[in-house]
Amino acid sequence: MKTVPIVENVLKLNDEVASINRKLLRELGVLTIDLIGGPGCGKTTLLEETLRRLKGDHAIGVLAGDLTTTRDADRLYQWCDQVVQINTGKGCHLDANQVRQGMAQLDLGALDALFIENVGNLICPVGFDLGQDVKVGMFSVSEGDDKAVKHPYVVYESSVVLLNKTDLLPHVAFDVTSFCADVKRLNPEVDVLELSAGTGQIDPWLRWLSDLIASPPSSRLACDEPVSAVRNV
Ligand SMILES: Nc1nc2c(ncn2[C@@H]2O[C@H](COP(=O)(O)OP(=O)(O)O)[C@@H](O)[C@H]2O)c(=O)[nH]1
Ligand SMILES: [Mg+2]
Repeated sequence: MKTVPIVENVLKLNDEVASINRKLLRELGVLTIDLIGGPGCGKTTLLEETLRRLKGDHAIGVLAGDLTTTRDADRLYQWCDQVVQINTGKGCHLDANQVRQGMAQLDLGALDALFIENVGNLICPVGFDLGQDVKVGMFSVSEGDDKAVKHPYVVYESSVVLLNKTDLLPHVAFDVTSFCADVKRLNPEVDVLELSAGTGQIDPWLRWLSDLIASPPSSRLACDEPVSAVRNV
């Protein structure tokens, strides 16, 4: 009987390039974070504030994903020289090959850490391994407290979950307890860090980041070990 051929791993090529990225980044000692969140949750604001606060302490680069503009990279460039904008056109997420091309524009050997600001989207970016050490899921209180439970995959795969714009809590209907309970139910090991990047309240994030830079997953794992193995570091 004839059998229909099946292509089971449609992301095989992406995963192979992601492994090459991960191996290179780990060999060079560059901690790499894939920041995933919806449009407007405050990803670029958080990175601006992070770069401002860590300037002089750590050498950081950023790959900023966006459809057509260079607005995010322009903002980030004020705080760090090593910034590359990746325009995805109609693409709703970054892929490993785009990241590879972005990495080629950076002086990776000079970096301690690399942030990848993924395209604003809580769904598609989660499925694409880029070669990062960790994924970080970001939400904000203005999006509604049901967004974690409605986007479980980003919560499953994140090493930490960020809840931004807490300065707006007096003005919006957002139940922090319910949001945090949803996150814990989906991923019992992950912490929720409450932040207000817009007003500079990011200390819990900076502490988490400093701990990670001091003890990166790459020091505990083989160079090409997949991201699932470093889910909660
Ligand atoms: N009130 C408040 N606004 C914020 C905060 N963080 C970011 N914003 C604002 O939210 C909007 C989107 O921020 P941006 O960083 O561009 O979000 P991105 O699309 O996720 O990169 C901008 O107007 C920011 O000034 C915050 O903590 N509190
Ligand atoms: Mg942005």
